[in-house]
Amino acid sequence: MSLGYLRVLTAGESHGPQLTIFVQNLPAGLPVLAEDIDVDLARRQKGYGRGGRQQIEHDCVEIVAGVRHGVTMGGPIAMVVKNKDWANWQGKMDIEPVAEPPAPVTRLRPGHADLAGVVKYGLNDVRNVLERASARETASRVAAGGLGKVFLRQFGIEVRSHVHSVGPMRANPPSELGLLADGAAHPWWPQVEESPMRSGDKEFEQQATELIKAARTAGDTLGGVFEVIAYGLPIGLGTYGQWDERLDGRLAAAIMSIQSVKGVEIGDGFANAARHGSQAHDIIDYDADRGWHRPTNRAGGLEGGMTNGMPLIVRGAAKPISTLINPLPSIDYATRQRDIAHVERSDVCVLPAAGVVGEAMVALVLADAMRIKFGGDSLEEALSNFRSYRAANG
Ligand code: EPS
Repeated sequence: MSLGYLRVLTAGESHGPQLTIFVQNLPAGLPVLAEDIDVDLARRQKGYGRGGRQQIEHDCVEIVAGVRHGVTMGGPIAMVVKNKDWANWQGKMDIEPVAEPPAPVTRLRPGHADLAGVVKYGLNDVRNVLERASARETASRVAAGGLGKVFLRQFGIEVRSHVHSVGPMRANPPSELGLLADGAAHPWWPQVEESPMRSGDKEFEQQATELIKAARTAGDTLGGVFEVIAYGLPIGLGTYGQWDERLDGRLAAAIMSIQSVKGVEIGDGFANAARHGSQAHDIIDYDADRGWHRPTNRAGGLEGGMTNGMPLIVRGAAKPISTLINPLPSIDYATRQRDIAHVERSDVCVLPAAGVVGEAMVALVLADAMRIKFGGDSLEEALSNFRSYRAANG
């Protein structure tokens, strides 16, 4: 991922030996333990609607560079997440040539990267496409985002997520979630963490569970919407200076890049389009205790491509998973004959996991914006710059 300052790269196939993650340009002096990142890797693996793979994997990270005695040294950080399923793919996913290669996957799945991938790269086995296109890669993003969160926490910034909808079922989260300066402490969030649907709305949890159960029975899949909220942000991250430096654009790109995500909304983005201006904007207020604040947060904490001090609200709309147990009609790439799409083990609904991935992507964009604004080669220097800006700006 090419951000303004932070550099994040990932490598690895879904059924290959491991996922490999590089994060560069975090400051020296940041305390980091593998267990800080493992918490999020475990959160991503939970959630109702997942397939058999999550019973095999128990994701945990090994930090292999950039950290000494639990503290960053300022150089690139490298991490590894082993794929436990690799052991089951011997002969099929070997790095070295094999005597008897497995039969290629050729029946294209509508909605997946299959067709464009084989045409683009001149391949004859869809496996060479799906292995990297797979959402297994999101474990790497969560590991990188975990580092971003560790950095943000030093500044009192917390990133949360919950499931907003599954198929046509919508949750009913508390309306004040996007208004509170200390919203990260709201009792809703521990409820979300305990819920297999990652929602504090019990009725929604039950309805969505039933819906996913029925989809599984029908060999079908479901999409939905997740919401990410970041608390504790200073005013002025991002800039209107150039189009590609606007924070809303960067967040949209980061969320849209998550496998299956086809829509992004910031604050009341789509609802605001149907309102008059007088009903769409958030009145500005100031008092000595709270500083700058708003009675509403329809802007989702962003104005002019910059944070405005209110909680940041970003939603991602995920399409239903494209591997269907009851497959759609398709074409066999090898024969060009009509056939049904390829079927292999997959998930029914990934919304709870997608929200955790959304947190990671938001955390990386925000960590980058914080690095750009406050700089510092050491954490101490970054914190000192941050504190003096805060002191000067109420
Ligand atoms: C995925 C297919 C499934 C998912 C996978 C994403 O993998 P498998 O084919 O091994 O059952 O479980 O997601 C993960 C492995 C994960 O860790 O999130 C796909 O095709 O995108």
